[in-house]
Amino acid sequence: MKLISSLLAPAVAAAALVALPGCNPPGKSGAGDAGKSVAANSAAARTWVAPGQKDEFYLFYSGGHSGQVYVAGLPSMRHLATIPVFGRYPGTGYGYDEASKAMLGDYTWGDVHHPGLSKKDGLYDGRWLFVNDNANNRIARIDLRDFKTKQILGPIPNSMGNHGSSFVTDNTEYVLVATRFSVPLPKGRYADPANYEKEFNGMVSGIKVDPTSGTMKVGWQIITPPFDWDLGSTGKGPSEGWAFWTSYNTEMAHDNLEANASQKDRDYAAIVNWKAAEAAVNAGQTTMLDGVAVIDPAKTPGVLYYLPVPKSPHGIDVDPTGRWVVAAGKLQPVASVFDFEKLQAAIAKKDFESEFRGVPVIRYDAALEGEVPVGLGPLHTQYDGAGNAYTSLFIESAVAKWKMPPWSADERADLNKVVLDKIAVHYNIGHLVVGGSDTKKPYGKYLVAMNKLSKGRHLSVGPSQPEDSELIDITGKKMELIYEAFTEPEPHFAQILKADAISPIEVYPKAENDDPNAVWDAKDTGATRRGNVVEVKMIAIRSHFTPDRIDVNEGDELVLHVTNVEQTPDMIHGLGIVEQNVNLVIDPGETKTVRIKMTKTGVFPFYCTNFCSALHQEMQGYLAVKPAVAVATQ
Ligand code: CUK
Ligand code: CUA
Repeated sequence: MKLISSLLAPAVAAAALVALPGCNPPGKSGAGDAGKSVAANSAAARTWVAPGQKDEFYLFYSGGHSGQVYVAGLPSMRHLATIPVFGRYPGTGYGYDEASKAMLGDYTWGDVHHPGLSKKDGLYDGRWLFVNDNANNRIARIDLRDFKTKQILGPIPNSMGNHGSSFVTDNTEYVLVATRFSVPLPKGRYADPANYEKEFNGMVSGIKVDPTSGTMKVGWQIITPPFDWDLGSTGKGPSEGWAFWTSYNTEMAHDNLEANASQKDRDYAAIVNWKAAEAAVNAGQTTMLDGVAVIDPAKTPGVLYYLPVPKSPHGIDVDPTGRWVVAAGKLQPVASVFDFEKLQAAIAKKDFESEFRGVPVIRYDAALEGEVPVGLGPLHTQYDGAGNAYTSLFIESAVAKWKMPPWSADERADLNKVVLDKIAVHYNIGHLVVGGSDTKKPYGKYLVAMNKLSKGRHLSVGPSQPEDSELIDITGKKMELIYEAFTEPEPHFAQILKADAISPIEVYPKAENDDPNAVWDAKDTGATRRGNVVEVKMIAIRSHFTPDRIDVNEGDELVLHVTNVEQTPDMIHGLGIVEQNVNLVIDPGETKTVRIKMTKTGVFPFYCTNFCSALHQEMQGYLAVKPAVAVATQ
């Protein structure tokens, strides 16, 4: 971001945003506020992206149970786009044309928690963004070439509660997934929940990604006890080929989990060697279950290990070097730092404390580097690539910055010394994100705190309160809160991508349109009738539809293909048909199809929904539906 000092003046208005309650409004500041307004001006300047200027980073927020992904710019935090994934979105016509309707299937919503950018050699390659659906066990792929959802895979067989994903391996070989819920398998089998321990199972799934097309398919699965897997991450560098998930219910409670799943001092983390899993599948060491090759880890040693982690842990995050693995225990105020080298040595020496159903449990102390007293309610950890970690503290409503190993003997003797800074956030932070934290080379610079409660830090909008995201500058020794933005429900996690890492297309090139029903010239448009099916090929261009009259009979099926023949950026046309629930939005160079059963007679105007030219209002036509009776008596 380029800044010149003259830009500071307009930013004074933003001072009100960071001023503390009780401060005088700008222009009336008392003598004691001078220091604050300097800080406010400085913070405002750092987030100020002048009109016409662009942000340095993309921020891709998960939209939680909205089923969407929100795109914002950093550092401005300005909302740029909503990418609909698991639900209809009239604004882009998603879920209204036949292709996107087919992708959505019968589900009307999803619950997006963790976006994961595709990678090459452990760095973001800017190709795809994968997101999970916790509600209906799906994974979707968004193409960053055009910011559109291209595939929804699922529901994944043998997988219930797809929460522990989307964790992308170093070269996007896999998107890895672990189940939050356990059920009797295969799905559809009934067992009494009272027999939870015996009859229920969880699963880790390897979703294979085609390196060229990005197309996902279920590769293999590893069956697990019903532990309720939580968050995870993938290894890199020395830990490449491994993946890690925590569990919050090693107790295997099936009722009153609040109490019953919080009994043990340590829950197990799953340490998965996905390369070994892949090899086991290739060697045929699997059983088919609901069409998927499933590995039993008791019969295939080396695929799965357990590691005890305190206490009801949530996040487990591998650092950029791939050596340190940090697990945060919600009910204990420490972050446990494990050394992957020690962990591997423990595996080699069989330094196990026990085993559970044939799977070795690594001795906690054998793999532990230290327990850092970060604060109350630690959830997730991110890294800046400069040797610092940042852990979100839900209960404390704060972010702790702390120093990663290697630690001096002095620090080791008192790990309070490695906690470098703490900053309050508002309020009850869940995830936090530092750009590129899950890659080998984080960008650092900014941290976004995604806070669960905003408690009225905004104009009141009634009982449905927005979520609060706070931008923290992490370039200095002390973290600095510099901006605050609000979103609709509910960002869980986010990914940050350098703006210049991608160059999205703004027009679909005509040469690329392979829709067999695309037409580019008015002379190729028109209607064809086959029995009761009327197929219309239409073009949209400023400022008319050709044809602008469609004649059908009651009981017909209308198949309407509309091509937006514009090759100019931002020249989007919509096609809304009044009282027919048709809402196509067609980008430049795109063709979309909708099928409508003509059940109502009359004349239905259609019009362009997207303001496109001075004569946009004139961009309209008529769908005339003749009564069947009238047809018969003619
Ligand atoms: S979970 Cu929401 S705060 Cu789904 Cu990643 Cu931790
Ligand atoms: Cu086309 Cu408005």
